[in-house]
Amino acid sequence: MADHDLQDYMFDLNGFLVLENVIDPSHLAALNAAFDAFPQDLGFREWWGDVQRLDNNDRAGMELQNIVHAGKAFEDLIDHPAWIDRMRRHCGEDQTWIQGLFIDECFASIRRTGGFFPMHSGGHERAVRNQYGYADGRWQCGQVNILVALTDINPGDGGTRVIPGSHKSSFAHPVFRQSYADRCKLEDETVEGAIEVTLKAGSALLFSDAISHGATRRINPGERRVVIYRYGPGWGNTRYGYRYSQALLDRVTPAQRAILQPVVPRLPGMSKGLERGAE
Ligand SMILES: O=C(O)CCC(=O)C(=O)O
Repeated sequence: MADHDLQDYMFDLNGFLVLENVIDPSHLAALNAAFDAFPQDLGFREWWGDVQRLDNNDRAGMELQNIVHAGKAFEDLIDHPAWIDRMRRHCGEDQTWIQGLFIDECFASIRRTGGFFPMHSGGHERAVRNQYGYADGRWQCGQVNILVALTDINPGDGGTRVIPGSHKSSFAHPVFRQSYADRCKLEDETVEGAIEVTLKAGSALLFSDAISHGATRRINPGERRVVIYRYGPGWGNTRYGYRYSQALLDRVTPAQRAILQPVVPRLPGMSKGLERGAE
């Protein structure tokens, strides 16, 4: 069996990990300052530069998609040392001819009182895009997420909840007997077996998207601020069709660019591109 550490064991067992205190204070302050500067009156589907407000549902809160365009603090999350090697191993087709990562969705989320996220996903769905997989000494996950807490997330704050181990579940949890649309309408929801993940500002939740997850209703005043980046194999595509702008691709580091654009477009007239067998 390949080398693995306790965190590998826990990730395989539970489908998630808490990475404590991984964002340094100045980076955390820069991310929070960026949140302070978001236009609060941005309407649903309205654009702010390359960023679009696209709340996943009426209840989740304000979600700003394509957030990596919102400044250096967000660019620095692309290949953050606290998780990037883990992402490469979990979902980057590591040690294969097609190894590489891609961020297929990145967004900022602000959850205020009353907001929640209905439970969704689970091993029973068997979707390849976000599957959990491990075989022959290598991970083969389709999607692994990092959720970075910018505020402390305590009980009642609208924190993420997960059903530990459900990334391998063969059965749908009874909560999924209701449609997603119906789950979005619920004012409150008790989910047997789910735990609410608490996080300190600057800590992060790494989780397989195959785990059954959502978020509890925020009952406290104030707001929960998080940034979520979803990673998958380099051959993936963005979930909602967003593109990373040329200006962004030009200003990030080569390593970051390789994650935002692992497959360089091959257009008529171009003589160079990714060749067979190239790194
Ligand atoms: O907001 C959260 O904590 C969970 C978000 C979520 O479930 C998702 O984006 O799939």
